[in-house]
Amino acid sequence: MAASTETHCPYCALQCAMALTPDEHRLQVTGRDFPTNRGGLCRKGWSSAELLTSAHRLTAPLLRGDDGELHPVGWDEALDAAADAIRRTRASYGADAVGVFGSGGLTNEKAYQLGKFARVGVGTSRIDYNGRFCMSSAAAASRRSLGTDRGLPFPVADLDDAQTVMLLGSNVADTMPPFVQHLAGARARGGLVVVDPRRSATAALTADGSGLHVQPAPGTDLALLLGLCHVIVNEGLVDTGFVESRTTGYEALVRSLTTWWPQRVAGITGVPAETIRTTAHRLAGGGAYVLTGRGVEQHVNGTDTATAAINLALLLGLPGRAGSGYGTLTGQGNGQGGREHGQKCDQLPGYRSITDPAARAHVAGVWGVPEESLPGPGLPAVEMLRSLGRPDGVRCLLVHGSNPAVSAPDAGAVTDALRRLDFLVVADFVLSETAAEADLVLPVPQWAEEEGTMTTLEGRVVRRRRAAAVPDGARDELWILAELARRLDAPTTFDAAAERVFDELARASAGGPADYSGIGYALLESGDGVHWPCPAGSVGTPRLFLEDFGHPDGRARLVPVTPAGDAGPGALTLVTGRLLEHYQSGAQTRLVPELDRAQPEARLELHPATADRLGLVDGQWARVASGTGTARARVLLTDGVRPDTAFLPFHFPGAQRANLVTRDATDPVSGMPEFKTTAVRVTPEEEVPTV
Ligand SMILES: Nc1nc2c(c(=O)[nH]1)N[C@H]1C(S)=C(S)[C@@H](COP(=O)(O)OP(=O)(O)OC[C@H]3O[C@@H](n4cnc5c(=O)[nH]c(N)nc54)[C@H](O)[C@@H]3O)O[C@H]1N2
Ligand SMILES: Nc1nc2c(c(=O)[nH]1)N[C@H]1C(S)=C(S)[C@@H](COP(=O)(O)OP(=O)(O)OC[C@H]3O[C@@H](n4cnc5c(=O)[nH]c(N)nc54)[C@H](O)[C@@H]3O)O[C@H]1N2
Ligand code: SF4
Ligand SMILES: [Mo]
Repeated sequence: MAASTETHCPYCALQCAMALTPDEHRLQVTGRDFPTNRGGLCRKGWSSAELLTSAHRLTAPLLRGDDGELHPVGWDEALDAAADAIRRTRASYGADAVGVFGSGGLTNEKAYQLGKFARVGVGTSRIDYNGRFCMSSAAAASRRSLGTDRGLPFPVADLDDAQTVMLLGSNVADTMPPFVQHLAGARARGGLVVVDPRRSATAALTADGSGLHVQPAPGTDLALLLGLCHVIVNEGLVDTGFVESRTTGYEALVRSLTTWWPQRVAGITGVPAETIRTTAHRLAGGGAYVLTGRGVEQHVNGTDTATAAINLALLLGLPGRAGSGYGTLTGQGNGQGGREHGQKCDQLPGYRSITDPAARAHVAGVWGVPEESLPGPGLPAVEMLRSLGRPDGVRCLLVHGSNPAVSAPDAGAVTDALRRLDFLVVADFVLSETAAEADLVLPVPQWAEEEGTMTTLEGRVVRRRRAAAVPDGARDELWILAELARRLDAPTTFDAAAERVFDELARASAGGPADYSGIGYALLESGDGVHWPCPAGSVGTPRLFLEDFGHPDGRARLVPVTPAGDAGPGALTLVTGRLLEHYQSGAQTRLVPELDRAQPEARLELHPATADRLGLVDGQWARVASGTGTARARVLLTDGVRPDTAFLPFHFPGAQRANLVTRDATDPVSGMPEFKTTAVRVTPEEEVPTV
């Protein structure tokens, strides 16, 4: 048998380990033993190699001609066209009229190089990425409260021994199926608590004495968490020794909680006061973990809600100790590393601030450019997308690893904005809905055809290895950036070899919060990867905060937070999220026949009583309308969703885009959009929508 290559799944942050073995015309996927997946894979992982040989792959650069159509061109012509557009835009409107949109799906090397390319190759401040849609509120809360943001500050396998695991707005049974094995211990002890307005596949795991499904009205989690904290403070459950020795801000926090008694919280959330008390006591029983997902983070108050979850954990003394903790479940394959190496509009590599003079000097030194030549902070993703084609906005945009025409809030307006651009460049391996709008499409390799590293949801840096040749016509993304930088007469060099880019990244990160300087490909050759921070000479840090939190005084901050108002739920609230079979905008998984057959169209989950009231029956097409726009979806009746709530996945294109309905309001601290709650009207649709 041909030799197999050890790598990791292309999709989510669990980064399940797999081996790829050549078998006639394709690669055979097998699961490998690794701490996050222990050999298991989900349906997306098992079928991941199918896209490598798909007829839908792009095989040549595509340039839009005078006839308005995309035509294949050679690489020189393509790169010249991109460089000309950047140069023209820069000359006419200044460097900030060129924008770069990156991704938490890119390897660390590509994420790093994209940030360097924007700041040095182009000289623009306008770089941000799709992690703004995904991670930014939990990241902002962790930095504010704990001083450092690493999604899980402990290895996933620590959860195996938990007494209690509370999942807030996370549906791991669909979004990270092999993760469920780490919940077996808590379930056996009756300690899985799932907070979700729907009986999701994960909420269903609490049945038969395995735990508790808490079903609040959407968008009321902050009030729920304040109620839990109130009980903890008023019923003697605070770990006072921990609070005194390891935190600051206790008195102010207690004052902020006084009016959040369980009866009042029950009125806001719909969760019975008794359930709030039982849950608080259960969490105080020892061995507890509090974990957040997108369900509580993707809100206009997502940073405050994540902060309240951290307050709850700190009052109980959970973080910074073996056997208990707080964490957020990072989503994209490299959602963790993607936020550490300088794709964020306000950050430089190593998770450093772009406004910190010492950080600027260090990174400029590694790049060999004067510190004053580095731009300052740019615009967070939603603001940048809003600025496209506007005066003083971005007029030429490069997109690497995202499909915002489907996945951004108010996607209808985003599609219009993409059309206002002078020039749109999209690097992808398929013609995504965003690529279809481009002036130039650059075909890149897929995961199994490239070298690099990814950082898992537990801050573990692992190797992605090439198992197949780069197909004819595609070019490595690091090479593309190097070639563009050369054509733009960049004042420094851009390496195209992944390992050398990693070594440079490691030097750029030295001394920063996400320090990779002790990591190299040789160290990652065997074993299960290395957790950052890993300064030169160290062996990495599986568990953070055991002695100190990330703030200069070593203490965690208890930060008082309260909801803007206690307005109850509206008549019908739409929440959006994921199905097991599809990944994100669906650009990849809709092209895998097995996954497409399983979930071919958008289904709107509605409670039978709600459907009855609205005159809708199962299987019928419906219009889902908000102040932003209207989407079409087929009704799916289920008593698992609250009667005041409807659920729609966001994986589908065209008229079925959930994001035609979501608005572009953002969290004031993190800039993360409100994806989860939208007031909607649902009415029957007479026509079957075309995609
Ligand atoms: N199959 C699949 N897996 C994926 C992905 C994918 O697209 N498909 N994407 C990956 C990525 S990038 C991410 S970020 C993760 C996301 O992983 P999750 O956070 O698990 O995914 P979501 O489905 O967005 O949201 C989780 C749950 O939040 C609930 N929810 C919605 N609104 C609220 C609310 O107001 N309060 C509460 N408490 N819950 C609410 C929804 O009903 C849903 O069940 O998944 C990763 N894994
Ligand atoms: N309504 C609603 N909207 C949401 C969410 C929600 O819960 N509800 N969740 C949000 C979240 S958490 C996220 S993370 C975003 C994600 O949404 P997107 O940013 O759109 O992510 P993907 O659909 O994964 O798009 C990735 C694109 O890049 C391509 N690609 C993959 N790997 C590479 C690579 O290495 N290089 C290049 N150049 N291209 C590559 C893929 O083919 C695909 O076309 O969606 C957000 N949108
Ligand atoms: S859980 Fe995530 S990493 Fe694992 S196989 Fe599925 S998509 Fe891939
Ligand atoms: Mo995400």
